Amino acid sequence: MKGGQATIRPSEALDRCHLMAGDMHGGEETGRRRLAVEENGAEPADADGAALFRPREAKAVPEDREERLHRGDGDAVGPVVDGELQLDAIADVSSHSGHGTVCNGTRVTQEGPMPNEAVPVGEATPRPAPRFGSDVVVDLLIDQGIRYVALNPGASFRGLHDSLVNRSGAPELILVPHEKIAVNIAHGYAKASGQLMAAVLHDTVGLLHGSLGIFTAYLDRSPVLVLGGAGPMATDRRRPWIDWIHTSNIQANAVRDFTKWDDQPSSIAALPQAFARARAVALTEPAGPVYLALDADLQEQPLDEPVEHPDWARVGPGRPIAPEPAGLEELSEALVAAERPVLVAGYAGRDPRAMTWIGELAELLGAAVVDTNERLNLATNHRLNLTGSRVVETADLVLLLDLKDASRVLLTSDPPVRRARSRLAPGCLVADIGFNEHQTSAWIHDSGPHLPADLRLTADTSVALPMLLDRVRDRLASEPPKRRRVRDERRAELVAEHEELRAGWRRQLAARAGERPISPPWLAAAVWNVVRHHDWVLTAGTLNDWALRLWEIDQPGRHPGRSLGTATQIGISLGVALAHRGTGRLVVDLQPDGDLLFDAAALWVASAHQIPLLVVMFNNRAYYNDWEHQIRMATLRGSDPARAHIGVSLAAPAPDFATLARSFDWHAEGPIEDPMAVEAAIERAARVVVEMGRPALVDVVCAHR
Ligand SMILES: Cc1ncc(C[n+]2csc(CCOP(=O)(O)OP(=O)(O)O)c2C)c(N)n1
Ligand SMILES: [Mg+2]
Repeated sequence: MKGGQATIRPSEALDRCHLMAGDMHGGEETGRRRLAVEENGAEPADADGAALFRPREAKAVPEDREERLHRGDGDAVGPVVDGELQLDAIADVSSHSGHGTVCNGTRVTQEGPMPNEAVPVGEATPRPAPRFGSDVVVDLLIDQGIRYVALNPGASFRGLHDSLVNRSGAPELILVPHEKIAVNIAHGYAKASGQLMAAVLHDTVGLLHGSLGIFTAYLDRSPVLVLGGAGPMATDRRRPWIDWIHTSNIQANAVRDFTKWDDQPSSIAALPQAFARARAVALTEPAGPVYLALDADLQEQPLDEPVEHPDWARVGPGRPIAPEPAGLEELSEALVAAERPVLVAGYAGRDPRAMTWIGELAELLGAAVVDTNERLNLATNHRLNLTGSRVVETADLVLLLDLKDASRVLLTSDPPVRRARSRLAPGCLVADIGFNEHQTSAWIHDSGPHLPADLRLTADTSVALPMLLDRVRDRLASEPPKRRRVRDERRAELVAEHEELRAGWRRQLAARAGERPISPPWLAAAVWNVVRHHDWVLTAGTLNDWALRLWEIDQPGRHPGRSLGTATQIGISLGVALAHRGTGRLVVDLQPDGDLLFDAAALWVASAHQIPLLVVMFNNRAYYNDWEHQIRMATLRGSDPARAHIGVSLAAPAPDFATLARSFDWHAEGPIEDPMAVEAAIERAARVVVEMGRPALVDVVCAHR
């Protein structure tokens, strides 16, 4: 150290970050600092000298907190089994619908019920007969296995709120300080678990606040059950003034362009139909949010006759779409004939089995894989993972696997110029397995430009991939030895390219070791050094891809897909963490500063609802994405680039995220500016999260990029 600056040789940096290939596979904690607390049981102090391992308040969570009763023949399906999220479970979303689970989680604490939670009921307590419309709504949520309802309160659903709080077995209520964050949480939960969660929004005003969350879930093809208070539509039932300014006609119009379906049932008897269809539509691939507006008066209406519930096994989503057999035959023939095939995967990884299928297909063919990371499609350290290379540009066949917008990969543009051009070599064939026109919106062209493809197979990759594998295997079985040798050589070339790609990224890490402000690769390496010793999950952001480049993200459940962009990440991360709550996993969010500032109050949710989450701030004290755009503009126009920071820098005053987090009862450290101090701080925070079940934040001051 010189003058407080860390001077580190690149080789030391690599050593410190344990990113040399040999070390990446080792389980040994070479050179790892051990925390004092482990050695002598003493309580380490946090940055302010306060006790780090503060005893929790007496809010003991009983062992059976997450206990589930399965109805009838209801075997646990999907990644959540016995309240435990299985990282390697096979989540066939399409099969979820038939097996509703009944929540019986008792949450008895020494002080009585936790705030915002349903009053516990014993296993033997039968559910009393519903008395009001809102009781029926809650029973419908229970019956379809909805475990959590996120909401910000509002009088338009005071009836529903009362039933949620008092009805036995009701889903756990997650109080959220902004409706958009409530929807983000349900979105993240669905991504991580494959299960539907509900968000309840106050009429009109809550819906408008929640709309961006709904839009984001729509873009990300994530099922969310959005419920809303409405009306009363009967004007004679309205309270003066407030009911009038909050009630709009056809309220769903505000979100209809980016929901898959909506409804506003106008009788209690119509509720089961509406809920059954909402569930089926939301979960049918391509999945997405649905919206049910629930009339306030209807919720509060007494029930005068029993309501028949759906047979959930018979009203669920239909079976997924299989590819046309002749098309599949053509595709397998073209793939086997190709010299340089490339597989480009987008949403295929929503099915955890896809990682294995894609890896196997790549190995059989000697094909490279490019992962656009909408979902995790292949282990980042798989030897044929060529994401980040230019392999698409030399391909003679590109196969798209459930990619919503192929222009992400097939086109490119020079940043200042608003014109896209093809990345493909002349004559390159394009084949596509995906939902194609079934995911086209007239309102937003989020499936990108309508690019030509030589073979477009409309199908769910969850069905098509194993079928394709079978056909490719059959064809390769009779491949002549000469052709097989060529394929082996191609595979070996790709493996070498993969290794060189990753070695290049490690060199970049080494070149930026010890930088102040701390470099993103250094931060990614420091977090990896901590998380890899845990059973871990990365929520959304990837630190500008550095986590993908340096970490071994090797199991489907490790990462539900990349960040959706600004003002989405903290909410989605909370939802992911909620899905893993109670598993002991270390759920980590690599959190950009600008994104958190939009939704700072989201931090309250984690401490209020005991959601363990490690937030590591990628704090470049800027909306840097836009700063970069302003630099481009200045360069193009010849204006002063020194003025590009105006309106995009967050440096003055620099937000103090650790203080912000502490105000919400988080463990927090920072701002950390010394690169040598980062890893230890993250390790301390990780222990708080895993051992105490508390949320923790480490604020790291970083370089812009
Ligand atoms: C709701 C919304 N508002 C504004 C933007 C425009 N925008 C895109 S990236 C970005 C900067 C985000 O800053 P930060 O999260 O700190 O990430 P950084 O670019 O600094 O890495 C902004 C403001 C957006 N995408 N969405
Ligand atoms: Mg930033």
